[in-house]
Amino acid sequence: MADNDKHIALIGAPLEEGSGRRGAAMGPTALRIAGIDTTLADLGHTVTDEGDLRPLPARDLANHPKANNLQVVAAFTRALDTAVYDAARGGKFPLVLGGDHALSMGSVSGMARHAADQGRPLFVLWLDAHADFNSPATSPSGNMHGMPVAFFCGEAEFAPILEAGRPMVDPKNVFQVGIRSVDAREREEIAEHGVNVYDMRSIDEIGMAHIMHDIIARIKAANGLLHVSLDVDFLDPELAPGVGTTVPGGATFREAHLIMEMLCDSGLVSSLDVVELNPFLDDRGKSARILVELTASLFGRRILDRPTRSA
Ligand code: 5AB
Ligand code: MN
Ligand code: MN
Ligand code: MN
Repeated sequence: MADNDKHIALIGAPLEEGSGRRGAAMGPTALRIAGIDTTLADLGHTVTDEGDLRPLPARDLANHPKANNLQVVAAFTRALDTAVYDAARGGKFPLVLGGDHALSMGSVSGMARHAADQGRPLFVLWLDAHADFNSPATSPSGNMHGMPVAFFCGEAEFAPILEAGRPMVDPKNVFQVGIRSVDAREREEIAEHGVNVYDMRSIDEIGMAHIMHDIIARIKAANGLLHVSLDVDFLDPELAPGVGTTVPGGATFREAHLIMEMLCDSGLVSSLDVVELNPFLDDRGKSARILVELTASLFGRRILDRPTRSA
């Protein structure tokens, strides 16, 4: 990924029904207005904007009392599973513009299928304040943006959203960095399934550089593909207020950029979701802009290339 000639497919997923509030459906538009396409093109990449997915609700599935808006979330899951898989199979880098985090049910499923085609394991780097390992049985809210990790690890009882027997992700190949708000049942689940957790305290104690070295080394040793899922609430709310689920004490500007810079140098990343941006809650585009900047670091912008702004 250190090379600057990727073909990036932007896939808009204006999903907000997984989040229990309105606003995240405007996320793809805000990321475009903040210049995600031109920023990546200016770094030397080819960028194709595939527009926004607009799937009809999956009426073949029954409503579920503890999986809110299941038909809408399932429709996006199916549409993204196909769009992400097709882009990756066509040699492109799928970059999903969210939309709430339930969309990762589809993006990660699509990448799991692509990785299986290649005979390589899929790893997931989950940058989030939350573990998102609830299921309809454990969720305190019923909101499906708190369930995607359990879904793509094959651990939650969901309706038949994708066909049975699909390749899923081994929970031991999931790295969660930045988490600081985990429900009691969720905590038991992630421990039981061997999800790798680097919570905010471990970032303070060990340091982000050390953590990322370890993660990158493990993925390289396994010849894995890496999907990165960036939830806005990973960042400290002072930096990125445009999200419905803020938790104080998040990642700093440099911790977040360092992750992206180290991942860029590693050449391991094959796909990215940028999720949970709620422009209705943002402060004059601040959060949208920082997400675009972080994406630029992942795609090759270097620390020494930053502009100086005169006061
Ligand atoms: B996000 C909570 N664990 O399940 C739940 O923002 C919050 O995608 C989920 O990380 C947060 O409702 C979902 C309380
Ligand atoms: Mn999340
Ligand atoms: Mn979150
Ligand atoms: Mn379980």
